[in-house]
Amino acid sequence: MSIAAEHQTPPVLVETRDSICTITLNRPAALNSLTAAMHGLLLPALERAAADPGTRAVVLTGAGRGFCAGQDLNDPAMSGAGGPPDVGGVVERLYRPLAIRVRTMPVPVIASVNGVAAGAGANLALCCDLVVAARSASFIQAFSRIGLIPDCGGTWLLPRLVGRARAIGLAMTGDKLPASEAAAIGLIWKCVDDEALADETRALAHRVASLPTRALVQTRLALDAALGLEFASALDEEARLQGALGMAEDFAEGVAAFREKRSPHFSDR
Ligand code: T3D
Repeated sequence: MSIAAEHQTPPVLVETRDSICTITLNRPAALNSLTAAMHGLLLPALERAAADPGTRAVVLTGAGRGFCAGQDLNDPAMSGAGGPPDVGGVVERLYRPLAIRVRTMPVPVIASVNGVAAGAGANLALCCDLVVAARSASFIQAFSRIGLIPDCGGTWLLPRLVGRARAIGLAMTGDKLPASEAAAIGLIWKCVDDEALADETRALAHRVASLPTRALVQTRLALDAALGLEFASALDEEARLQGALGMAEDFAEGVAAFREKRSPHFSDR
């Protein structure tokens, strides 16, 4: 699709079906690189999914052969008026809230990485709870090639996911990491054959949507928090969170279903 034709269709598509909200970055001719206009649609789409009690999982994916090539480097909205562009301002105004929104969604978020994920596009995917990638997809910390550092959470995420040596290697070289290697080193959850990506994503989304949402989200919070805690403090945090979850309906339902030898029906959010 040409850039002109793309203007006819929204650059971010949102569809909610069976309690799963699928958000598709839709500017395939530019590998779904993010314009100011897309940011203006993407964050509100996530906000709506967060506020909708019927949504139990979010899937983020891209149209065409790319997932997202990061910041649109041609977007006039990003150019400085005469002077150098205010890259820090862009990161603070657009990428910070986006990364925080994804990391604090009240439901699990799946990145279905259909193709290349570069720069902030790679880190947007890595912000998600579960990253499933097509075998032909790849991850590129493209920042060093243009004189920047990893943003959209990359400096925090990369060393935690793959350790410092690999984090700094990926970030300094900007090398293209194929999806299969990304899965092998623990950067992502899974690499699947290209033809299987849609079905695998759907199955995973249905699966997490059927699980106790609040417990899944508290799991994300507890794991992230524990990385900065002493062991004993992490145990304290587990007891605190477990105390609250133990009083929630989903725990009662899970235990009742186990005892009654039936499938549970979880409804908390
Ligand atoms: O203000 C700020 O900048 C702050 C925020 C920074 C966050 C960031 O994300 S910085 C990093 C920005 N992203 C990049 O530097 C990646 C740039 N893209 C690439 O290096 C390559 O396109 C890829 C390695 C991702 C894919 O390569 P390839 O050979 O498969 O595709 P291609 O031919 O390079 O790209 C296809 C089209 O998409 C092409 O357009 P054309 O020539 O067919 O009209 C290309 O220009 C366009 N495209 C790809 N990435 C971007 C882009 N257009 C604008 N911005 C992009 N980031």
